[in-house]
Amino acid sequence: MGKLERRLIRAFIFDLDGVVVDTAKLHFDAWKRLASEIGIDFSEKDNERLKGVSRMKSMEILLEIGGMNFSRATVAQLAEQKNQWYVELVDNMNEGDILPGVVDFIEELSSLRIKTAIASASKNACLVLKQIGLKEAFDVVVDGTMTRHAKPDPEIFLLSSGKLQVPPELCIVFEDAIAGIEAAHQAGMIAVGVGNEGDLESADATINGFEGLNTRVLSLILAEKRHIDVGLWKEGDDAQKKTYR
Ligand code: B16
Ligand code: MG
Repeated sequence: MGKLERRLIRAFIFDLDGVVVDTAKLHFDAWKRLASEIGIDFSEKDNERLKGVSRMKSMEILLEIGGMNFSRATVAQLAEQKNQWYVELVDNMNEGDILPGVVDFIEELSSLRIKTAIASASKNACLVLKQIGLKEAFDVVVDGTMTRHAKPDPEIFLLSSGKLQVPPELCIVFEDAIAGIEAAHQAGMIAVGVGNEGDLESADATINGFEGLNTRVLSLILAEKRHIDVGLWKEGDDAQKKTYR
């Protein structure tokens, strides 16, 4: 193995939909309902294109799939209707919808005093977090109401690291969407893909999910895949004497 690049990680940033909770199915059901109302045939495969993408961009993609054009006002109305249906579905979510292993992993980080953030394109992120009982679990929450530029723009991750007061290169991002991996890289962060390795080739490493994951396992995966030696920052560490756990 060649020389390892060393980083003492001080924060982990989590995408929400598809990483902490599987809301993709609910987004799909709401988009599908809208699509059939306006006469568009919309499949699960089409839905893949909407993952990690903002609501209005998703609307554009849906209309492109159906080859349809509407006035701006109608497009906004349709997006609002989809959102109402989505929110009705979110209202039925609970703690049982948190993806396996996520809570254990966040608890490990908290016990190590490593900072955490949610960085989600969703304007409903706070509502989803409240429903699943994780509203207070993260140090910082940045959502689609706080940003102007959608992923793959790095804005959401840079805003998160700013609020966490941790330099971007000392943050690790978990993302399920290619646009999110690109955004994390543009922000100068390590990006771990959550999902199929084949779908997320640009990620620094990929995990199927959080079940059985801990910081030690993650550090081994990153060292093997991208030659990044990830240690965790401990209170009392300084520039001269960097301590690894
Ligand atoms: P909303 P993430 C994204 O959340 C979803 O992946 C994407 O499918 C959705 O269109 C987007 O949020 C906007 O959501 O309509 O609720 O504002 O993956 O960045 O957590
Ligand atoms: Mg996502």
